[in-house]
Amino acid sequence: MLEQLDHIERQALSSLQNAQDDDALQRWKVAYLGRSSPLMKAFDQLGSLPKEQRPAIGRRANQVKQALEAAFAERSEALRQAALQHSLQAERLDVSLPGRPLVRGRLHPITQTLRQIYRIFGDMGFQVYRSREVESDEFNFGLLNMPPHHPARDMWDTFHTTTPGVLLRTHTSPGQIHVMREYCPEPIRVILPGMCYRYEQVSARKETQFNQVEGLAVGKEITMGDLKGVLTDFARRMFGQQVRTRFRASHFPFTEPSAEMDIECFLCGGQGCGVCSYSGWLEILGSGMVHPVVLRNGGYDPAQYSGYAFGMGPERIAMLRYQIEDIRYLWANDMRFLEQF
Ligand code: FA5
Repeated sequence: MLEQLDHIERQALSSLQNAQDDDALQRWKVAYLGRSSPLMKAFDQLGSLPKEQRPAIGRRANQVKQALEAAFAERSEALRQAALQHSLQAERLDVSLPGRPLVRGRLHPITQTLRQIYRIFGDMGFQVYRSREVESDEFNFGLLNMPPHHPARDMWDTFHTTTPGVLLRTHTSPGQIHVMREYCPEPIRVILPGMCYRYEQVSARKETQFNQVEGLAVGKEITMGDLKGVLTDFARRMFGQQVRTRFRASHFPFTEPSAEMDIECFLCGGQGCGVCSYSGWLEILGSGMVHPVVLRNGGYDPAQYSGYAFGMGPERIAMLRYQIEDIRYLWANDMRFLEQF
């Protein structure tokens, strides 16, 4: 039995030297220290040996077990060190090399434009009011003086939802009613930014989804002069002191009188070109004095209160500011375009 144990030890130690990787090590462990290994069987047989032989053989068996366990630990460590050395050699690092330059993120041109708009109106004392994008027909049209079947509803091609009377807002103007109902009878000076949706033919100047920034001021002595002053000041702060603007009479059911504001075309300097349809001017917003019906729907008595409102398109403003010829660049997510800002 003692010879058998010597033999097991010799054989195990020599076979251990052949184990070159983790798998081989584990196989070795099962073969020489596992439950059905010859060594463990020797332990099992101890009980059947004559009494006087048991201590010596038991001691020797334990010695062999300890020797094999120590050899296994040593071989594992040696292999681990060898693998580490190999990877250090193979994946050598030159810590003195310069790091890879990080690509810097930047704000989307529309975000930059929106923030500039917020700053300008913020300086003039306007607060930002957020209103919902999914609206009821009543708020998007009815309360803005466009009852069902009113022909002016055709000015906005609408995305309707499957729920009757619920739609994606076509403009930020329904927010006017929400603010008025919330603040009545306090005076109001807010801007309402947000996404709008129209079922339109996409073109160089029109998208189906775009931003608007609505403006609304309501008080006791607000006039069309205030509206013109605020918007002209806005244009100067946005485009520079020398910018030329003009107001053109227009029509919106929720303002009376109504006007649109144009900016001199950035491309041709007012001479007339393809971008401005040879007019020399580019429209950036609609505006007017809040219609008495709308004031009343918001809770204000039109005999005592008046107000002005406007709605501008930040995409169009960004196009003017950065001389972008096609609105579709703004939503195409093309890094070559976006990296310029
Ligand atoms: C309106 O939407 C009115 N609610 C504006 C208004 C508010 C008038 C308050 C009076 C008082 P209009 O449809 O013209 O008006 O749109 C206003 C601005 O949104 C346009 O001048 C333009 O800058 C922008 N806009 C409109 N349609 C699109 C579109 N499809 N893509 C990108 N910008 C658009």
